[in-house]
Amino acid sequence: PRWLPPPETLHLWKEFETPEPAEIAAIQKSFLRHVTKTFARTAFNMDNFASYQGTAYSLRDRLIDKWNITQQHHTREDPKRVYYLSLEFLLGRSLDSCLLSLGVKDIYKKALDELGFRLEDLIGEEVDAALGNGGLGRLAACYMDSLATLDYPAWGYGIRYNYGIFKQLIVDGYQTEFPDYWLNFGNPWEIERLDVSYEVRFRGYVNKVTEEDGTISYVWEGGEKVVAVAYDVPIPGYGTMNTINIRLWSAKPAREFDFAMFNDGNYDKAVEEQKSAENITSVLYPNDNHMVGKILRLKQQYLFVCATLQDAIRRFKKTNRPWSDFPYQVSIQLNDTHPTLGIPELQRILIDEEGLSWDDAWDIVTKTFSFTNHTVLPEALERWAVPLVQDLLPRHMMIIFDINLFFLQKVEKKFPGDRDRLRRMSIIEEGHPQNVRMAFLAIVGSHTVNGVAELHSNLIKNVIFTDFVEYYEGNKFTNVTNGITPRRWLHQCNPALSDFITQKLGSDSWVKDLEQLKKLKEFVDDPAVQKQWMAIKRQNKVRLADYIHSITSIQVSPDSLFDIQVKRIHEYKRQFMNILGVIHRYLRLKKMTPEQKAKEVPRLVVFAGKSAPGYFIAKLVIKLINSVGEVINNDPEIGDVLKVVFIPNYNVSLAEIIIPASDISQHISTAGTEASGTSNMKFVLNGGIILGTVDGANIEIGEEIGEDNIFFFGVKADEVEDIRHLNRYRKIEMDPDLRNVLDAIEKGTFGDPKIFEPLVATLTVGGDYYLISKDFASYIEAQADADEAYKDKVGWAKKSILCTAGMSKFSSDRSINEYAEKIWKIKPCSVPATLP
Ligand code: GPQ
Repeated sequence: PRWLPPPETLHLWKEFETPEPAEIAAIQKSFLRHVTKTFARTAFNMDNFASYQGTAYSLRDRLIDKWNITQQHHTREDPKRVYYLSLEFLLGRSLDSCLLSLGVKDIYKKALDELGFRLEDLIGEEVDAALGNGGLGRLAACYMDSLATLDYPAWGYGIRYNYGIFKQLIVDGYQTEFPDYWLNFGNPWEIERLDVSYEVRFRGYVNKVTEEDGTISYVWEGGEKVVAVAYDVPIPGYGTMNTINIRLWSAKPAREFDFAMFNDGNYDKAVEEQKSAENITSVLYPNDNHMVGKILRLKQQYLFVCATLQDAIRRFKKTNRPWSDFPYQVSIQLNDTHPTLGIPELQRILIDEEGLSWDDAWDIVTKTFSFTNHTVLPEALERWAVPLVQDLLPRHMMIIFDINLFFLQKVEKKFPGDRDRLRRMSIIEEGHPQNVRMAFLAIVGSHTVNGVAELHSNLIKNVIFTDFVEYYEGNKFTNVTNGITPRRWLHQCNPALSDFITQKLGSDSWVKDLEQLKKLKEFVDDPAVQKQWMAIKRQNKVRLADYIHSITSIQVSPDSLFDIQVKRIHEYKRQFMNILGVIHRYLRLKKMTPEQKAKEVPRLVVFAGKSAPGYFIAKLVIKLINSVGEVINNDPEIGDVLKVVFIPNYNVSLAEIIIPASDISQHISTAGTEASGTSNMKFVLNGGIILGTVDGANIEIGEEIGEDNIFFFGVKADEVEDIRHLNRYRKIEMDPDLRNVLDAIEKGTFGDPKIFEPLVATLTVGGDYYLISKDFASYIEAQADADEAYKDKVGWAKKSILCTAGMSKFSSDRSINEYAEKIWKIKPCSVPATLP
């Protein structure tokens, strides 16, 4: 029976369930209580970190109040919920965003000031929560912010890795990796829920049971068990009561203990085996857009979906509804194929444990799941070896075979006798070994499949999943263009511009309604606005210049054009082309007289980004950037006319400093390779101008802000295949300017040329798969256009204003509303300020 409080004690609870007033005295009291009691500090034993902890804990109390009120309201209303399943959440820091969402930043600042602490210093004490690699993980974080802000009843589910994405150090120009043991000093933003845990089985065997009436059922038994324990991260909506939850799973040993082994005197070994359970959620795999078939990763994926589904089903069962209601109460979004095992897992639960028929179960499954694809790169599409899946998840492998069988039977019916079509569409890829094509499993098991920008959604329809589009007659496939949260990516990271926009628009309501930015267009010709706009940009450039100096000791001028490319290092993103372009500029400058040089627009080229630790060519690109920087930055004939900086350890916090400081940012992927890109949106929202290819969301950004405000170059996506084909069969036409650049590298201008041979070879013997040679001339031309445009200060200011003004579409609020209406069929569920 449920425990109920004695009525005469209810008033005691009430006081603690009501959020504390946001008053200076109350804030100071709660801060001091945590500092002295939670962290056992005294007035004479304090530092900024302890002060950060006290502040964070006092905010955490507020979050928990709002979270509890939200959950109780949702339990009462029981709306349809969305579960956003993602192996990655790249949240970054929480203190500042939390203060802003709760609307208490100013008052906390005052309260802390009086106690002798500077809020800015405390914000800098927090370590990033970096449980993601790049765009995909950061997108999940932006979507959580919008789901909360728009009052949706949503849950994020993920893994609580003990090690987030590695820390990058540059040693002798090379990337080196250090483990990110981010929980070392505790994590104020999570709530450990030892009471919320589920068992997860691996391996074992499948028992076939024939009932008396002849029906056959299967029981998965034996093997090993571990437990997944919940850690909750509350996500407050901006200016609303709604506070949603990201539930992260951590693996622990099961309570069962191998007594046989223990009695055999193998105590050490028994403990050792228990400890191995914890390894499962230990480390985030550091690959972006690339699959590595490690068994531990497969274990992560299964533990994740297994615990998540048990949690969602437990919540569903509390309402005593029939199973047929499940898809009307629950929507599950798969963030890429990483959580696709959820599909056979739900099917298994329904048929093996709940006793539903295959068809009834499959109907529920396919009405529940939807799937977002984030890439067309073949090396990123997940394929798991059948023997591996069979060994780790024997029952799931059987179910996947059955899903495939029934699916192919239907395909055969629709396209009789088309053997090649069956081979192409099979979830099981033939070969030695066979492989499970996870994207196909995700498509077949979902009601909706979406890409992340218009071009990308068209490419998945017309290139990689064509057969499925034909089979489903186009009905499953749609587009939801990505978005970013304007809270973190303008209001928080660029307070000066945010305040100025609020002043000009007469209200700060644009923070929750980005459509209003359009009104900035009215001010584009106002010289005072132009002046102030560019003054703010300059302030942000000074802030970045100071940071660069503090980290690299390189002195850069805030009066130069800041040209920035920050993102994961990947061949398809073509940082290589950027640095080749820099060398081209350097060679050009070297031929100039001092008078000619003085007429050039001084330029700072900034790079940042991590390479996957095993990605040899990407790591060489980092080395080349640093070697080129070393030469150019120390060339007395060059001075401020050109500087090249690689900022180490790119992460969310660093992005918040870098992005507001750009004049130009580069998004120069080979057309058709970058699914969307999201940093492009962040730069433009902050008044930076894109120099980029006709790829991903660049295209839609161009449509919104106008083609005069973006520097496009390069071949189009539909030209790429033919050019690659030619590259394979005849000698590549090497651009003459590019030839000069390569000659300089090969002559040893930037150090031992032997080092860079494998990198340079990708342009020639490698077939130039990413078309650098093809695009180089138009790239250099676009750069020259940017230089020219920058000389016109007023013209540039106008472009910059029109950039910000045109970005309404790219709010993640717009994306989330589209998902909610088109795919999840969920409605906002506004939480009242207090409990009834
Ligand atoms: N993306 Cl498949 C990642 O960040 N990691 C991945 O493993 C895959 C995709 C990115 C993609 O490259 C970007 O173009 C998108 O903007 C981003 O996902 C979010 O959709």
